[in-house]
Amino acid sequence: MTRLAVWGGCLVLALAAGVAHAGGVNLITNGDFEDNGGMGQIDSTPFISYLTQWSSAASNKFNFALNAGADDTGFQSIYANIFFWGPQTPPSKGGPVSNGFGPSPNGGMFLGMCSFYNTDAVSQSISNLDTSKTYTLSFEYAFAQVTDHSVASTQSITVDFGSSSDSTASVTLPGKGFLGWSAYSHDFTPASATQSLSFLAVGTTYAGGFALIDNVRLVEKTAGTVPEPGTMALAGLGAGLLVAMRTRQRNTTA
Ligand SMILES: [Ca+2]
Repeated sequence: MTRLAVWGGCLVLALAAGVAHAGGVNLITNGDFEDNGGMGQIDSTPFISYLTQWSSAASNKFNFALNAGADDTGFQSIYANIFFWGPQTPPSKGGPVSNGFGPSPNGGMFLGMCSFYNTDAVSQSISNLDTSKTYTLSFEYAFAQVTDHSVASTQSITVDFGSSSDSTASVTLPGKGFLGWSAYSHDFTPASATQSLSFLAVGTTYAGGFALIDNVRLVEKTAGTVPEPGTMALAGLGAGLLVAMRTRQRNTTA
């Protein structure tokens, strides 16, 4: 391998490292909700399920660990097995309904919070925050409806981070509907080194709405999300050198 090839390789590796760094360190634990106790209500007595590092403020509130089978197999609460309206809802529950209910972009499990009955915030305490810095909170969210309800409702998610508060856009969920997954992003500046991040589902009373959340990320904004132009130019040069090297090797061996 010539010096040219080594240099080219190093520059390409530098690009890879730069992109990985640009994503930033996610300060949320279990933000993809894959560390869980299976489908079902969390923080309940009797115990049904859990989402590691996430908790309701009080026990027996209607917060759940869910996945895309929530319309098919349903999910257990302390009272009953609950189903969402969706393409797999069994006929015994009034289904199926082709409303597009399906997996989150992140896949696997997600957090499901009832917005109409026994509502309660789900939170996680975040440490090692720098009050001089700004952090970008992002997640994917959707709204679904349980099968014993079929009227339209207004839905949103309140986001509290320490003393700061924000909300997703308020949307109308049609009866038996599903609105698809949307992306949320908002910048917060923490007031203290350790503070709580919490979500609360807000919806029309007894209208059957659930807020779904997945892929929660809190990343220091100054880490940047776009590689510096200089980094890109350097990386381009490195890739170019590698191509030139391989072309020369091919020509030599031909
Ligand atoms: Ca997930």
